[in-house]
Amino acid sequence: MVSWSFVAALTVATIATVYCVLPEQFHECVKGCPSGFFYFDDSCYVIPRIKVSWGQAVGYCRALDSELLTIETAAEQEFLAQELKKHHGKMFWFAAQDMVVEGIWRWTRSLSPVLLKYWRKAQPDNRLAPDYIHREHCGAIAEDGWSDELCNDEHYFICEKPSW
Ligand SMILES: [Ca+2]
Ligand SMILES: [Ca+2]
Repeated sequence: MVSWSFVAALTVATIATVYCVLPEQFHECVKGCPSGFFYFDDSCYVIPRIKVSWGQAVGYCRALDSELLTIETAAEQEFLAQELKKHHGKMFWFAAQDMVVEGIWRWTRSLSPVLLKYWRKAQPDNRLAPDYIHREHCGAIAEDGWSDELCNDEHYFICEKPSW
């Protein structure tokens, strides 16, 4: 006998995504994230195990029906900083960029300004390079804060999508 709540959850999950139709994934469905994503405060996050350029990371996240991570609250920053302790010493692309105007950081999709900032000490430094194109316009996050990096460098990345 399948319980009503299970059927209801399956129905909701099937509407929202094809990921949550298997019974063993029921727990994740309750939390409101597709399989493979983890949940915090109405968002779902995933950290794919590949290193790519910042632009490629944008594309990979869209292929996963998500967007490169944005940080809107202190709680979200704190949660991810804790989570990234599991990935000690690694940096992850996220959606902050200053490609259009040097020093003006905006979230890539909405182009809304980055309001709360959690830069590492001495960052962003737009590390000196021969010309503007080769300076650092792409944001990366690690357990100890943010830094600007060369967009063509390869790092891991974090994708985010709304939960249900
Ligand atoms: Ca966010
Ligand atoms: Ca830098």
